[in-house]
Amino acid sequence: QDRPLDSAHGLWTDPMSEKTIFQRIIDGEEDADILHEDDRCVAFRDINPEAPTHILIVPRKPIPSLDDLDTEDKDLVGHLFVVARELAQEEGLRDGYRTVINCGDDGGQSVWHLHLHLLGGRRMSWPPG
Ligand code: IU
Repeated sequence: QDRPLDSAHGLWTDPMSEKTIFQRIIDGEEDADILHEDDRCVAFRDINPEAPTHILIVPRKPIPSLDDLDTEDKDLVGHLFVVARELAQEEGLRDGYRTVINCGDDGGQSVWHLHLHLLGGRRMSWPPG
């Protein structure tokens, strides 16, 4: 397939769409294992899980990264964490879990739509790689 590399973000993009994969999932254009939806966010299982539970909690608002966060978004970010806690309980993660927001190239971000990772079901190590 003839798809250009988005050099800014190092991702293969659909030439017909400027949307990120997460925006396409939010818009119902791409399948995902959705676990939670409300007026502010969507949560679905990561396609390449790094732990028995690996869920992404994604705001509907297309904020590219944590670095683009406005003061007005602070309630939204708080909401993402409340949803993470609810999902952790639903997943039965009674022994703990980890939440992560990767930001920018050095932070290991690969999809430029803000998302909160919820990982659990195994013992995590520290520091992250
Ligand atoms: P990151 O923090 O931007 O690196 O996280 C992006 C995540 O999105 C990563 O864990 C991928 O496995 C995940 N993902 C996905 O769930 N579905 C997709 O189609 C794509 C990436 I592309």
